[in-house]
Amino acid sequence: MSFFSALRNRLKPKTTDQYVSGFERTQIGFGSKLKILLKGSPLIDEKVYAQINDVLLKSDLGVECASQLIRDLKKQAKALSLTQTEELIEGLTQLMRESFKSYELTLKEGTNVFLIVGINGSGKTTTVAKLAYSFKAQGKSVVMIAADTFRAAAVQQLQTWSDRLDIPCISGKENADPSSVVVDGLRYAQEHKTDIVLIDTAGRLQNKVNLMEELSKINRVITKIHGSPPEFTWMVLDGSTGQHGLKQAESFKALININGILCTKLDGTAKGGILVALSQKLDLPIPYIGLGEKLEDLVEFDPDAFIYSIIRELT
Ligand SMILES: Nc1nc2c(ncn2[C@@H]2O[C@H](COP(=O)(O)OP(=O)(O)OP(=O)(O)O)[C@@H](O)[C@H]2O)c(=O)[nH]1
Ligand SMILES: [Mg+2]
Repeated sequence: MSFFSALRNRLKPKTTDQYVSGFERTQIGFGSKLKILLKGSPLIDEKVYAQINDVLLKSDLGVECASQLIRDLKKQAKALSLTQTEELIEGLTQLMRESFKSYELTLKEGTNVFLIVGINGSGKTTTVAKLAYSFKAQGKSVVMIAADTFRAAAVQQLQTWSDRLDIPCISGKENADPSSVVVDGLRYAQEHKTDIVLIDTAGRLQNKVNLMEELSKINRVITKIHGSPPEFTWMVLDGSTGQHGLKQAESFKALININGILCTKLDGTAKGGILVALSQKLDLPIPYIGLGEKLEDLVEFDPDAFIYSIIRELT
């Protein structure tokens, strides 16, 4: 069975509608372009590799990741004596699929703490609300902590979600020490035996030493009150920032202990290939992706559905 039909079969029970519409623009830049290439050059030659490389770069896989894929493809083509561009493209999508490791969110008994970090405007607050909505729908008790105390509007933003979702939100005064708000939120969770604690933090650039130190302090208070570091420290990354965002994530990862990347705003960008680069270069799981602004638009990352949605014109 070909990789494409195996992929289609694996997807059958699942709905891919959200993926298909969310990755429409990446599909136009990736699957559609490969289809045109396939029509124009059905047989493999050096030009085909150069064109594939071009498509990969335009989808924002980045130079390093694209070059590695082309090298692997050439090796594969040689080993299997491939002659048809179609086989090459199938091999390419298979290699891209293999770059994702499987991930299943496993919650421990008792309270699970999620610390949500990232640079300004990446989608942290919205993602906290979307996660809260999703956990509540799964029957979990949830509390949100507004640890972005720099702007009154930031607290208000989470409070508005809290009212809409009917999920408690613990906040402090404007300019309060974010760590003290975290302490209040964790005490609330202990008293109420809350399953899920979601901590929204202020946007910060990785080169702002005092702000990164603030995150370390938040981590220390979590360890003290909760008895362990946060179970989940997830970085929210704006997918439309592509390679630039990847560089920022690498710097963040070097400074704090991140164990997941949430990639947002993948709808409306042709840069969906960034997911492959993120997975390869950061060696971190991607538990969820953001495919829109609505609460339901944060979806579990399904690598099969992703690959299918960007190559569906070829299958
Ligand atoms: N299209 C789209 N928009 C999104 C997505 N996720 C978040 N947004 C939008 O991105 C904007 C910024 O989101 P916020 O959640 O406020 O970002 P933030 O990281 O909390 O921002 P700061 O607190 O200022 O650092 C909002 O308009 C969100 O609706 C997504 O997956 N797709
Ligand atoms: Mg925010």
